[in-house]
Amino acid sequence: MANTLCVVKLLNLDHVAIAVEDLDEAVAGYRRRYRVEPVYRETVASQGVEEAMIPVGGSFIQLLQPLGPETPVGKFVSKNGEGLHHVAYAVLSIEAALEHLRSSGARLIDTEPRVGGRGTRIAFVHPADLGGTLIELVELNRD
Ligand code: CMX
Ligand code: CO
Repeated sequence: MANTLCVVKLLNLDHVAIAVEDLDEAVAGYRRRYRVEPVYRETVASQGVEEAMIPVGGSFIQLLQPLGPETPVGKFVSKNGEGLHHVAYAVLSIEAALEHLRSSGARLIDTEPRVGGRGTRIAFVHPADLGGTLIELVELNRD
């Protein structure tokens, strides 16, 4: 039991993701208002997004522009406009976290890990599961 608690522990707030219509404009807005700069940008075709990661303390702001209207973020923006999309917590082992969530009856979007930005292994938990919040788990890089 102690071991299970250890591996599913939420280690860090990895990122807060904000859905935007225009990534260039959003990056420029954060630069202008807050004097912050992305450390990288990446198109993650499998997730239907282009993302920019802006470091803030030990976490990131993840700006997400949908690649099309039928992507998850595209549908979200059509329905709600721009805004907070999900929060992502770092875990040590994504398999152990998913196993724990499965056995506690959580409503998972991903039953298996998938690949996110920076080659990370991630999994999403449905917003209807807890607090109306889409939650992403990110496995910390082991290297
Ligand atoms: N936060 C909270 N609620 C959300 C949401 C979000 N981000 N996205 C959708 N919802 C809600 C909708 O409002 C809707 O609620 P109601 O049933 O009350 O109307 C419900 O979830 C279903 O929404 P939908 O528009 O019909 O969308 P889908 O069911 O097709 O998809 C979801 C919703 C969460 C399963 C889908 O967006 C998903 O699989 N997301 C995970 C993957 C993802 O978002 N990837 C992009 C991020 C990439 C990255 O971080 O690297
Ligand atoms: Co994310």
